[in-house]
Amino acid sequence: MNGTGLFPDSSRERFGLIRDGAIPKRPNVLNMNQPAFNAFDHPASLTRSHARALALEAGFSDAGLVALPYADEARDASRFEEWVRAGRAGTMRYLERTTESGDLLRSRVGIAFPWARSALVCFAEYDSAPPRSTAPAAPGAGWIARYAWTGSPASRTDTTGRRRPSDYHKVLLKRLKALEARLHAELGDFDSRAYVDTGPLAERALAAAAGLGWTGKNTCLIHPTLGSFGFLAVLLTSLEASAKDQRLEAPNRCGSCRRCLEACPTGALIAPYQMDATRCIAYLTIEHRGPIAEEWMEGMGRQVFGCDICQDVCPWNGNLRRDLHRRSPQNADPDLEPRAELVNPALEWLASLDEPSFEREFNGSPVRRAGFWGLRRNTAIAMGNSGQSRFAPWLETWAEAADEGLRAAARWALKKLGP
Ligand code: B12
Ligand code: SF4
Ligand code: SF4
Repeated sequence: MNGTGLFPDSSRERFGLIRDGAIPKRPNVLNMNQPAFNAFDHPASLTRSHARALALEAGFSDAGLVALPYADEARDASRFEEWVRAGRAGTMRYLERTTESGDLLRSRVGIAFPWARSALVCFAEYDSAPPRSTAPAAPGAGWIARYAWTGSPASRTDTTGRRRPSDYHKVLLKRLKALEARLHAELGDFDSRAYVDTGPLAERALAAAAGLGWTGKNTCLIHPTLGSFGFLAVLLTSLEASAKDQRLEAPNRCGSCRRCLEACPTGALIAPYQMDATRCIAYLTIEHRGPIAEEWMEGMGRQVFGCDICQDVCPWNGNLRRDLHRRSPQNADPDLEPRAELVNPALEWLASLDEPSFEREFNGSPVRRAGFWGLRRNTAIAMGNSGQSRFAPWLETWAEAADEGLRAAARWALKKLGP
């Protein structure tokens, strides 16, 4: 299901199904870089307050609007270019795609979408009650990133009473499409594109430009009252943003704090605001295929899918936010409720999943992106880091596995557990 059917051309781009160098075509309708009509013939414009009101109605927690191109676009484009050219993207080749003239597709919105005049950037909070990944947990518990805990509303559980998986890409794209349809109904014909994560856009840069928050030293977009546990969703339109929405910026409130840099176990935050993704546990556990280099295995700790450490230590997700805004984390979103079994999951449970049960548990969940062998490889590393010799029998079997990534992880884990 992932990567082909759900999000026609956007996820094919993310999943590498569009050849490098080619600007994706808009299916059945238009070429993305050729507007359906001339935006300048179009008197309609969008105001931030109106767009925000519609976004809240569609189920988002907040939204901002920015006119395109935005004031700091050249600065952000050069940051993105430097990042890619320094090899920070690792094997995430979709980030390196260029046009025929050699421009990085994601560095500026106008490259892939020259018709776009405004970006409506929506924020959907997914924070939920503790635990945090940094809190003590039962021996032998793994960690799945909070964003991937998501499941269906309590009213739609399966026959065992468990929530079925839900995936923010699908849930939020549906909301964004509803918002898009509403704007079309109100404002008539204009060109637009809706993306959640998978389009050729630097969403965090756009969110900061739209005034939704600031880029933290951990590189996440931090909303001043909602924190950083929020997804971004972007609606590009050919509508002009009203003049008063031309320049908006939330002040950076990281100050002298360095908690995220100090807490990152693999040193992926190589400097404030700078991430080397090839060292990031989220990259290693989700995006990276095959064997993981031994130098990162110990630092991966108990994370089996993604990593929340640099957000869990951030005061804007914790006490500071509570004190300043009297607002605790809450599961406000019924379509993105945590599935209890994914919170501090038992490594035995993960190890016991065979391929059909992996599909049952994770079809429709973000976790599926790691793949069966990827999740098992990550589980083996977490077992090695657990100090629990009861995991040795699993690891001995996996140490002979045909899958190279699993085999290498299991052999390292056995050595780590010792005799
Ligand atoms: C590739 C990718 C990753 C990679 C690389 C992450 C990275 N930091 O670059 C990996 C796999 C590691 C990853 C991890 C995660 N990701 Co991710 N990821 C993406 C994706 C697809 C592209 C990001 C990208 O272009 N990176 C390249 C860098 C250069 O771009 P950037 O991060 O926007 O960088 C900006 C800053 O570095 C800043 N900058 C650079 N230098 C300087 C200097 C100063 C002084 C300042 C102020 C800023 C600054 O400018 C850059 C451009 O604006 C986006 C979706 C999208 N289409 O944008 C989601 C996205 C960024 N990811 C998201 C999430 C939720 C995660 C995880 C939390 C998941 C998890 N729990 O495991 C982690 C967070 C790790 C972290 N600390 O960032 C969310 C972030 C939401 C938010 N509130 O910020 C996004 C937006 C997806 C979504 N639609 O919600 N991700
Ligand atoms: S997500 Fe984890 S590994 Fe990646 S930068 Fe944050 S703390 Fe480091
Ligand atoms: S932990 Fe501190 S430095 Fe890091 S993003 Fe949060 S406030 Fe900024």
